[in-house]
Amino acid sequence: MKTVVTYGTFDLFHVGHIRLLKRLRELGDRLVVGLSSDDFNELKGKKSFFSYEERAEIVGACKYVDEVFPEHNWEQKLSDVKKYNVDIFAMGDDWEGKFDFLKDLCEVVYLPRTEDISTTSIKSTLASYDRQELEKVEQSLHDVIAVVKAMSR
Ligand code: C2G
Repeated sequence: MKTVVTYGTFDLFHVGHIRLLKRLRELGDRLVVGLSSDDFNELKGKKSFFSYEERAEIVGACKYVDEVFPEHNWEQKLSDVKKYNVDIFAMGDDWEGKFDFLKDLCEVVYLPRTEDISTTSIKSTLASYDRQELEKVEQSLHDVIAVVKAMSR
């Protein structure tokens, strides 16, 4: 049983996230995701649109993901690799080289990011919409949550 682990905020879940998770799942037999807590996001200088609980529900409902656990700090990766019996640590290549210290414990892999999409770019595009259009988009986001909730029941 080959276990792959990755970490991230996964806010405003988009094709960049799903394409990464799909590729990560194909590296092994099980994929576990360390999902950044709201407090850790603050430490990373990020404010997510969805709460940890909502992001965990969405990422957890993804068919490529076997388990989601909270990422509270930078240091926990060392113990997580042991705790989840990890064979491969993998991230998008915007993190290239940043986690090579884990190479003593497991394989470390960086995969190419999906071009031309990011949570940040989604937010800035939305910020350019006028209030009325934004309300329409917000309603459809909540409709998506309702569908994901129904699917994950
Ligand atoms: N990603 C991607 N393609 C994109 C956007 C993101 O492949 N277009 C990948 C990132 O490289 C990362 C993962 O999706 O591996 C999650 O991205 P974020 O939610 O932005 O996570 P990040 O803030 O980079 O947190 O301890 C590590 C951190 O928690 C990583």
